[in-house]
Amino acid sequence: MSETPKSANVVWSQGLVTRAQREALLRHRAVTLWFTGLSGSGKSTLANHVEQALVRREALAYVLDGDNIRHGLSANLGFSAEDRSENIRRIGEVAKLMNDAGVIVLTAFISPYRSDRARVRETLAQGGFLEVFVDCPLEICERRDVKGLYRQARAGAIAEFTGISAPYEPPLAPELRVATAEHPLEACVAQVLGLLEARSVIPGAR
Ligand code: ADX
Repeated sequence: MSETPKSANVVWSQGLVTRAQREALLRHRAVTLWFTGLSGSGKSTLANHVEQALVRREALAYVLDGDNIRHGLSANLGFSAEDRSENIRRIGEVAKLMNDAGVIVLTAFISPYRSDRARVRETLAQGGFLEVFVDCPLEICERRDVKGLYRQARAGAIAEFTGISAPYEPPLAPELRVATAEHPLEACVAQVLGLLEARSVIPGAR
């Protein structure tokens, strides 16, 4: 599904190369793996390792990472519910373009609101939107506190911090749940690769 442009004077231009042609060229399907979970749950680590494993298997994969995107594309957005919605909308559109280019996209954003994730699912309906719940208890994310942000949020120095002073709505029916606190990283990576094989995105390992 496409958004309605602000101006009525723009028309969609259809290219001459199809997504199917690009997928045939690359020998895999282009889908979006949407990792969602609390800050510190392991989304970026997992996405980066899956990306590496995919490239080693000669699949073209690319990670869009929350903290990185907020240095560029979403540099003008903060953490209000509205700004997070707009952040996720933009990423959904970028993922759609990249899928059209044939790339397997891995996104690592908290994406705390179900409605925002549901909208991306609709946006990517033509391709695959595979929601991966990176499930790690808040206590563990907080204990790890890799960036020291939970401590600051508890001290009241950061407002609207997910899990502390802003909500996180866990997926109700994700394509995959990965319990990062219960399994070693390699097992979590294998789980995600297993999903991609089961959905015939990539061929099975030889
Ligand atoms: S999202 O809610 O819009 O999906 P996103 O994934 O882009 O969030 O950014 C989250 C990252 O921003 C966190 O990992 C953390 O490093 C940082 N951050 C800074 N302020 C906040 C906040 N108030 N809530 C959550 N994360 C924050």
